[in-house]
Amino acid sequence: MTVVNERLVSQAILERWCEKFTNCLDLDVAVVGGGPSGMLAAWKLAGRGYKVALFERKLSLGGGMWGGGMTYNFIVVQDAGRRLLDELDVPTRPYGEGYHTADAVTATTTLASKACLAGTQVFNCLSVEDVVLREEGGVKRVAGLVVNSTPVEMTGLHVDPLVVHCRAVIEATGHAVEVLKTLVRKNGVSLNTPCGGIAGEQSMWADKAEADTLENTREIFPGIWVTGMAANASFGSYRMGPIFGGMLLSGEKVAEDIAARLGAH
Ligand code: 48F
Repeated sequence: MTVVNERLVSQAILERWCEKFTNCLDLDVAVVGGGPSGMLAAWKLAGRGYKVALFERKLSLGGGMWGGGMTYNFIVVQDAGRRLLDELDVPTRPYGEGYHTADAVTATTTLASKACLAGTQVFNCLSVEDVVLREEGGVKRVAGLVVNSTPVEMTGLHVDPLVVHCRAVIEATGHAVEVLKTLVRKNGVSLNTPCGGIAGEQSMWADKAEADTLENTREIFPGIWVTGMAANASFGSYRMGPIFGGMLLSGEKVAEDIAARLGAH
């Protein structure tokens, strides 16, 4: 039997992680946030062969999908959302006319697993604290992400970050819209929204919010696309609670939009 050498275990982890991060210094797509919309987008884009990394502040992927509604761990989708759960092999059960339920933990873990197995490079416990800007022909665009360790962020230690470059950023940080808020606060730039800024999320109106989520999924500033609740919060639409079809469909849409923009790779 091999003698366990703790020094070799450390070396293996360090070498593998540095190799992984180094390979992600130039990405096709950088996803911020591992909730349902970010994971779905990563799964689709990595599955098409794009070089994708996903940065998630917490240790676990899943965002707001683990707990269903108020910790009662089921999610609900409509017919359109069920198509994607079928594609993921997540079992669903019909409920009433046009609704389906799925176990929240099964849905979350399956989506996380599919995104990883499709080739997404996941960096959990890393927080995105800023973006990289570039200017071409007088037009500014987002060209990368500034990332730091979550424990550094939590403790407020003064430690400088690391940077990755990418062709497209997906802002999937949910209700908080963190990356865009930083972009606007620091640079005073105008977004592709009616008010030119982040309009802010409105109260619960699930029917309208679900439709709006798809409509609001788009490139909001050169180089950065919004998806999921970040899309609705940016454009001033409503929240929808634990119905998740719009989140999944928004992830699919942002992946299609970015693939169309980036073209063949
Ligand atoms: O909130 P979240 O699940 O986003 P989503 O994909 O889905 C929203 C639903 O869960 C639900 C809803 C609709 O049914 O209303 O709330 O829009 O996941 C967002 C993820 O982004 C991470 C955060 O920890 C969470 O896992 N996140 C937020 N800010 C950062 C971040 C950051 N600065 N850097 C890295 N990760």
